[in-house]
Formats: sequence, C-alpha cells, structure tokens
Amino acid sequence: MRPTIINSAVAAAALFQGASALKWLGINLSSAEFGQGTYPGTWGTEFTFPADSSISTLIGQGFNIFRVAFSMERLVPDKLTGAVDEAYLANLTATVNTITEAGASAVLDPHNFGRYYDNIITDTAGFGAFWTTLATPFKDNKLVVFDTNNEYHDMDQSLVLQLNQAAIDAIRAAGATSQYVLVEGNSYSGAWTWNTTNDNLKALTDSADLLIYEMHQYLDTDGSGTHEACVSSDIGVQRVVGATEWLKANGKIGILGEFAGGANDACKTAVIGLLDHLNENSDVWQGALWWAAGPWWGDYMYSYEPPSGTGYSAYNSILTKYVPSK
Ligand SMILES: *[C@@H]1O[C@H](CO)[C@@H](O)[C@H](O)[C@H]1NC(C)=O
Ligand SMILES: *[C@@H]1O[C@H](CO)[C@@H](O)[C@H](O)[C@H]1NC(C)=O
Ligand SMILES: CC(=O)N[C@H]1CO[C@H](CO)[C@@H](O)[C@@H]1O
Repeated sequence: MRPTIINSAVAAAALFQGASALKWLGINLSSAEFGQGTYPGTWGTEFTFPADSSISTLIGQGFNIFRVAFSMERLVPDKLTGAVDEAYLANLTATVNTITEAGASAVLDPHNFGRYYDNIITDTAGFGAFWTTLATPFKDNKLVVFDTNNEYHDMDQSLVLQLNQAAIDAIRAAGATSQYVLVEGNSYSGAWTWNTTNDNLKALTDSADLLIYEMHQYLDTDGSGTHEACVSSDIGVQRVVGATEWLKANGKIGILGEFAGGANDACKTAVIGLLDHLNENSDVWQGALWWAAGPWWGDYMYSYEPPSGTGYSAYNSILTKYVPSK
C-alpha cells in the first residue's frame, strides 16, 4: 500500500462533511451465480454462497444493503414456470435472512442478463411466473428488495420494458406490496447511456409506487468494469450526470446497483466524486453498491471481501464515509 495515495483519497473524502444523505450504501455479494453455463453445477465447486462472517463484518461497518446474485437456472431448473430447487432456495433464503435479521436490506438479484439457459427471455408471462415463484416466499420480509434481472443487453428495447413490467405485476400480485422493486435497463443498465437507451422505461407502472431505477456504472475506458485504470479523476460524475438529469426530469428514483474502481489514485478521486454527486442528489439517488464481495474472488481487482480483498483494502476508508447514519 502506498500511504500518500491513501492519504490524498482520505483528505478528498473528508471534504464531505456531515451525515450521508443516502438511504443505502452497500456491497454486491457475488458467488451463488458463479459457474455460469454449468447448471446446476455443484455447490462448493461451481458456486457457493456468501460468507455470513463477511456480511456481519460489512454490516458492522455501516453498510446497509447487499445485492445477492444468484442464477435463475439453479433456482428454477426446468423452465421459467417450473418448480424451485428447494435446496438452492434454502441457501439463498439463509443468506437473505443473515442480512435482514441484522437490519440491512437484501436485494434478490437474478444475475441472468435477461437470459435463461443463454437464450433471451421472450416469454413475458413465463418471466412473470418466475417472479411469482421467487417473490412469494419473501413477500412478508420488508427488507427484501426485488431486482428484476441483472443487466439486460442486446435485446429489443420494448421487450426490456415488457419483462420489467411483467416482473413488477407478478411481484405485486404475489402479495409483496411493501417492498421496493428495482428495474434495470438495456445496455447492461449503464448510467452513462441511460438517457438515450432506456428512456422508454419511464412508462413502467407500479401499483405500489415503489419502483427504483437501477443503473450500473464502471469508470474504465469502455465502462465494462474490466480494467484497473479509470479514464480520469472526474469520470465518476461525468458518467452519471445524464442519468441524474433523467431521473429528475422524469420524477424517478435511482440506485447505482454496481460501481467500482481500481486501487489507484485516479480511481479513488473519481469514486469520491461519484459518491459526492449521488449524495448531493439524494432527492433522486437512493444509494450505491460496490461490485463486489464474495468468498471466491481471490485477488480480483475490485474484491470487497473482508479482510484483505483488493477493493476492500483500498476503498473501505472511503466508502464508510458515505454509509447512512443509523
Ligand atoms: C446448500 O448449502 C449447503 C451448505 O450449507 C450445501 O451442503 C448444499 O450442497 C447447498 N445446496 C445448494 C443447492 O446450494
Ligand atoms: C445524456 O447524458 C449525457 C451524459 O451522460 C449528456 O452528455 C447528454 O447531453 C444527455 N442527453 C440527453 C438527451 O439528455
Ligand atoms: C464487472 C464485473 O465484475 N462483472 C461480472 C459480473 O458478474 C458476472 C458473473 O459473476 C461476471 O461474469 C462479470 O464479469
């Protein structure tokens, strides 16, 4: 670790005074969706579930929302309208309960990119049926948040609207009427292209009026989150201002469901700028979630797994400045 870098980042973060205005600050928990393409795969080999001890560590630091990635193919192996795999659901439920019993919110994230067994989901009724199956066991847990799907991409834009709407309607019909629903957009739900790509999603309706637009944003050159370097030290703000304006113009609420930066000075400054911007615009931004913790990330550049993940080591002193006050 290079102390000068840490110190400059902390000094910049210290410009932010007072309590965070964000409702949520949290971490993605990624592992139950590992082994993509190998279904169902074997627990302990292709996939595993997040470690309760890591969740407790992060909650102890003030993080209050966790996005739990899992795979639709493991939850509902036969077909969208089929029955759940009870063992996988039990493990998912155990992770959710660890989070919510500690008072934090748990986002159920079918990490499927709008696809099921690699085929774009076009059966909107079947997608609704999947959501009836998933929402029903969680309908009474108010700290559960439903995320319709991770990162739709390369899909017909009206299909993305219809899939989101089918999910919302099924969740509400299942009796889950007091939980938030996160909708995602096409083009990997990117904040930087939201205002041009996903403008049609402003037409989504929710009988419970608890919709939040979930966008993702990485700060590397192609916005993919696959490079350690960030484009510039103010790229965080640059990439989300258009989305902030879109939310305001359309009277919508947003959450940054995935973001990250490499363990370097430019990225740290960009992340601080990004979080400051979200915090200053907390009338439309509810929070943000780092990508990602999980037991199997190893030396992955963004790993937020305590106690020694690269992202955790580099960013925890920054992110904890933005956790909501209790
Ligand atoms: C669920 O977790 C247990 C360990 O707690 C493991 O033995 C089992 O194989 C898991 N099953 C699935 C389907 O995830
Ligand atoms: C969309 O957002 C970008 C920034 O992300 C901004 O430069 C552009 O002017 C916006 N376009 C519209 C149509 O609002
Ligand atoms: C940016 C990033 O890490 N994206 C990952 C999201 O999760 C899937 C599945 O775990 C990975 O394949 C992506 O690379």
